[in-house]
Amino acid sequence: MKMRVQKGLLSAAVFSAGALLSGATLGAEDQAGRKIDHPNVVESELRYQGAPVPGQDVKMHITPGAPALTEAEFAYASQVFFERCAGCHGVLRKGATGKPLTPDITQQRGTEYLKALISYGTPAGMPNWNTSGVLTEDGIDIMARFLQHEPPTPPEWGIEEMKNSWKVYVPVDQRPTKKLNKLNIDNIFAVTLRDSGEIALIDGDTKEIINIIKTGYAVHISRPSDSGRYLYTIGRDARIDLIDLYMDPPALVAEIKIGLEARSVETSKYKGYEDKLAIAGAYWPPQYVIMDGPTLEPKKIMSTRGMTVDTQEYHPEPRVAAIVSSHEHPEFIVNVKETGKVLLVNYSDLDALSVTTLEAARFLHDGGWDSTHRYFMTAANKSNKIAVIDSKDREVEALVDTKEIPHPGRGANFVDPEFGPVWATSALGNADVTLIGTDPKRHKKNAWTVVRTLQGQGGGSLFVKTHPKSKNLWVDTTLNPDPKISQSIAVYDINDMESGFQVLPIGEWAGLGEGPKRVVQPEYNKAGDEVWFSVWSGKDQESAIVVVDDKTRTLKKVIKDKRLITPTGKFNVTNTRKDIY
Ligand code: DHE
Repeated sequence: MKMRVQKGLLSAAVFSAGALLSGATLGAEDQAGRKIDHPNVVESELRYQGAPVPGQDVKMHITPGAPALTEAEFAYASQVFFERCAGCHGVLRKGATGKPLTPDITQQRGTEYLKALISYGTPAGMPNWNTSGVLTEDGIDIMARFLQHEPPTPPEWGIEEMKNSWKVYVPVDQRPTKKLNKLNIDNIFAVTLRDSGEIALIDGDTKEIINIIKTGYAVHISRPSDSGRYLYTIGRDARIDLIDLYMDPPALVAEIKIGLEARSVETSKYKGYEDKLAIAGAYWPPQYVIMDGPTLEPKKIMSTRGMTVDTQEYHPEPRVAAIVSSHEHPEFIVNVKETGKVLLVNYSDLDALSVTTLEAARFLHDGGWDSTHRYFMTAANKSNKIAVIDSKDREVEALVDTKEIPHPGRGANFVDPEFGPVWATSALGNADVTLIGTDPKRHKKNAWTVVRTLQGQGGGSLFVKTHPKSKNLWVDTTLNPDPKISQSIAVYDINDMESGFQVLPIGEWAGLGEGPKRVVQPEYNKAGDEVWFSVWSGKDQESAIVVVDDKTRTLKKVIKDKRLITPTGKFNVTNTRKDIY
């Protein structure tokens, strides 16, 4: 039987309001402010897991040996699982950062054991869903029985579904042949408005909002095409919106849905292929798709299902994490999270696609280029490693050990006065800012080793940033449990790092009312003399963007507007398309 699982399927009399999920991200507190303890797990890491995923069409499986479950209970449990558990355990429960929960294991444990586990959590990191007040005892009982059945599999999403969802609003021949607006598009910022499912295009010169464009659900990142004309935005619902920045005002020209859940999108940058192709990676189904750049017409879909890098076991759900575009070959570099493999997808002949599979480490997440754009530095975050991928020779150059849960975003490149060119990452799991040497030619001894470790404000850091024209290294601590730390930023002088960091109270500077006011993702303007920070509060609270003068480290401007709902990532057209960070 097939059913659409929706919020609130069962009556609130059976489940507490918290159990009928409200779209809260899993965190140290849920939306209602209830505390969730996560024994032995870094709180900031848990805050980062599992944004809610929209309802899925799933089939109910009755599994021999499993306790009875009604259709309504199954629907409820599927919804809770997608929204609360799949981020860690995987949609198919094969395990990711959380343990596997397949019926061969769960049936052995039995209902009472599972109930206790879900209620009280575990030292390995399972949250205490009942004692925290999020799920009622009835809810826990349903979940414990549900977990002993085969996991419902969300549907596949192939070329037919993609084509059915594909819309070209303005055909290529009806688009302007030159820029129609007077905007300096090289300095536009595309700002993710996470919870309103929109992006704001902000003029980096005037700091005015150009327009707000409706995009996918819980929109995630934007990437401009090589020329800077087109902007690709992806939502967690795997919808891609293509915006033409030449139009007056910039507007949506095409749209497609490439799966049910996704995080990454990128465009071809190799000489001769500029603006030609786009690629997007899905969390579900586990696949990536190569599209025609200017129209989003889907051309080639490739599955990522396969064997894991270490135990060489089949994994049915390896999610696609970061994707970057090679400057050395006509290739996309695709991180496959659960298998720990990096794919070099050569797009020069889509009918004879050649994919080089590199063995890195599990669970690949985010990353960016070194300053020469030859080496892709990417975090295998649960293995506590940075994999260095040589995009020229198509090989894994090194696996560098770091402390817990490196999280670079795209990282930061600069010249260390003692060790030469380095790439930096901060971490979710500890306060280290780790500097890795990246110059095998002139600083061979330092290449691919940790040359310096700086102490930051604390764990819960997501992004670091600098600019070739700057002497500053900025480190956020967005998910640190201490509001003083999450609402401020640390800045180091690159020429004098050992003297520590200055803290700027960005959250306070924003002058907002109540709210978490998390400071997230430093991003430079084109000139490299301003840094923009999002001050990210709740959906119904006021948020802002704070612009800081890079040289003086003083407040330059607070951008406030009712329409700036939950701003998070910001993507400056020039810095993003040219991979400057
Ligand atoms: Fe992200 C990048 C996945 C939660 C803001 N995020 C990425 C990338 C991946 C990813 C795979 C790399 C894309 C690329 O480069 O191609 N993010 C995930 C998750 O799976 C996770 C942990 C949970 C989820 O359910 O989505 C998650 N991410 C978040 C957030 O909660 C953040 C802080 C706020 C938000 O907007 O959702 C967030 N992620 C970002 C940003 C980037 C990003 C701003 C791009 C950084 C950059 O500078 O390129």
